[in-house]
Amino acid sequence: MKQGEFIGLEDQFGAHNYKPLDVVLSRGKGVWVWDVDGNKYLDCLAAYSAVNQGHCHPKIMQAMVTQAEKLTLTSRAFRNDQLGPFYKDLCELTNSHKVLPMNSGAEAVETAIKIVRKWGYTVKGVPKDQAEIIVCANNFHGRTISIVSFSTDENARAGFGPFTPGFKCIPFGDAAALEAAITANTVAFLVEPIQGEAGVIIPPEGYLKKAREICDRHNIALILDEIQTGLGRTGKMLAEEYEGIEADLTIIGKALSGGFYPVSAVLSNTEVMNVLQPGEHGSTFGGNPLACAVARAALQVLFDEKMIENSYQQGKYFLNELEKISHPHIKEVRGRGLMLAIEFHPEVGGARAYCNKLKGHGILAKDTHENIVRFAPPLVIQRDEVDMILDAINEVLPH
Ligand code: IF1
Repeated sequence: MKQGEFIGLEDQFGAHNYKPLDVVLSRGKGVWVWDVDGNKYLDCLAAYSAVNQGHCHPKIMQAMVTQAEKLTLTSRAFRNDQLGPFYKDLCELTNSHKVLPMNSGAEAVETAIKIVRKWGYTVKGVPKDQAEIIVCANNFHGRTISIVSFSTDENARAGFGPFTPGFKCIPFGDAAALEAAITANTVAFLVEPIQGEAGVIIPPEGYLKKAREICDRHNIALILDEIQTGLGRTGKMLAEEYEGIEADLTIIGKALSGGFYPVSAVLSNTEVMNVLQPGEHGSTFGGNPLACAVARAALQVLFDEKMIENSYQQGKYFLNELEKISHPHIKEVRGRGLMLAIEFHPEVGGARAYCNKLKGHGILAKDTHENIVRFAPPLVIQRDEVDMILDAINEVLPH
């Protein structure tokens, strides 16, 4: 089939809940993807940071095939020989005490919300059904009804009411606003260390450290959503490391499987997670042997192949070079590790147009919030490939 026929099938038979670029991909390897016509692109989205390890990493693929030939799913009614070793690896690599495995990122966020609410009622003594969770404006934590209940993006929530109560929204990056929003019923503060969907919004230096201190002083749980920032994306295993803090609950997903399988998890290094008793939470696929084997391999290659250090070094170079570009269309460039963005001035006609031009130069990137283009390639990218992205950016900027 030709590209147009694939697009026709999607239009005819698929829900229209996305508006993708018109490129039909059929193969991926490392930072590269190919479309059905054989055109090659450098992937600067990495499936929204789910493919940090590079497309079709051979060692993760081998782990998946080996496990798939043995045992894929047992349900949690029985034990399996992959879950315990997965827990151990993940706790050691993230300095956590406990893990609760789920599948999608949103499911893990919902899980964290349930845990802190239960902790509030059974440990902190918050009156029944009065728990409050503080969140930030311009957050993105997933697409379930409860999660979009506290979204400030009308596109994500309009038409999906009635909404789940118990959430209070404050400006991102403002520690004083956090302290002011706390009441006796506050059980947690849920925040992304860097807001991804909002356009790689980096908070002021020390913000997370202040948030940690405020949460400690008021006995509320700090939940960090590291689904996008975690697993090396920002140049550290977890973005929280930049501020030398530890969350009470850390949520990871996406690259936890290297893009092979939906695997997410809630990590805890305090007693918060112990409030859950058998039968109070679960999932058919959560913690299945195939997911665990894939995740163990995905974590292993991150370290064995020094991808996190590479993310730090290549990201630093990428940002330095972006900052050297002086062009009237560019309002700001931002980044930490290989989580970067260019924000254009509103009057230049939208970031989507730039993404289409970049596609013509062999670079696949994604726009967000009209004027921002994100650059988040797989963490295996090399210097000469970063230079290809920079060359393409300079070529598409009008001279
Ligand atoms: C879409 C955005 C990115 C996330 C953070 C939780 C989740 C995500 C920080 C939920 C997921 C994905 C969802 C995907 C596009 C992508 C996205 F544009 F939607 F916001 F990355 F920025 N926390 N983000 O980034 O995880 O349930 O999807 O596994 O919905 O279009 P999920």
